[in-house]
Amino acid sequence: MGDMNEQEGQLVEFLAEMQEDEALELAKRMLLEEGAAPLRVLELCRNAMDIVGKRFEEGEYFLPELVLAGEMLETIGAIAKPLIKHAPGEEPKKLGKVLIGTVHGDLHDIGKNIVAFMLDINGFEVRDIGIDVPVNSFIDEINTWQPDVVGLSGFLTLAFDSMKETIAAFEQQGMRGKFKVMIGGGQIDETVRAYTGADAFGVNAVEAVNLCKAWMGEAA
Ligand code: B12
Repeated sequence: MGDMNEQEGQLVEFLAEMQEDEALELAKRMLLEEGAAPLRVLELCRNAMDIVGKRFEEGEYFLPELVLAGEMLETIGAIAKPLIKHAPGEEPKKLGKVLIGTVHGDLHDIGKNIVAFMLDINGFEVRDIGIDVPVNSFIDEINTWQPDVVGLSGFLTLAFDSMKETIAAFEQQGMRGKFKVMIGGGQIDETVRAYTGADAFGVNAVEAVNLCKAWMGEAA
């Protein structure tokens, strides 16, 4: 989980223990008063989500805890994101178009939203078409918007099949060669990439940005 100072450990604990008020108060203080790095705070949230996920798997937590965890993450994300956007440095030129969505059957979008946001602030034009996206919606958007990269997100194991199906449909439509496909979310690795037929996978938003930059011929 990496090195954490006492305050950072406290935030992870509040989040993992479902102490909503304490967690939000501490996150606000760190971000708005103490100038903590927003990306660091989001990383701490991710660490806490790993603990929550494990407790859910082990039967200690149930759906209400997952929902609350998701809500806490969204609240903190909403505070952290504008702080990233207002970091010093000029607006970069638009590097390329990225279409992103969560594949059908899967409703998880917090990770996808972070990816979309990071691509945006790194100079990509991003079109986010939401969650539980049917194959045909991807195809329609690709036809009308002509993206350079298509990002498929999914946190459930069953999303791997949806990704495979979506990419196979791109093939059938004869459009597969016109853009790059990256996948991410959940436990994605090279085996899953090969299974789905994607060009690449990324385990976090920084990797997503680096993939897109490399594809657009920009140094990462
Ligand atoms: C919050 C949460 C929810 C919330 C989602 C809220 C929302 N708006 O997204 C709610 C309560 C709705 C939910 C529901 C369910 N969930 Co849930 N959920 C989680 C939890 C706790 C956190 C997920 C999260 O948002 N993490 C935070 C983000 C920031 O994570 P991240 O991985 O760091 O994100 C990065 C990467 O994924 C990557 N990335 C993401 N997308 C993309 C795309 C591309 C192209 C690239 C390159 C990179 C990339 O970049 C992100 C940013 O750096 C996880 C546990 C866990 N450890 O992940 C379970 C988890 C994903 N859920 C799980 C389950 C089982 C469910 C339910 C089936 C529960 C149920 N019985 O109903 C339902 C499914 C609903 C559905 N059909 O989708 C399981 C999945 C198991 C599996 N292998 O299939 C998990 C792993 C929990 C567990 N350990 O059992 N869940």
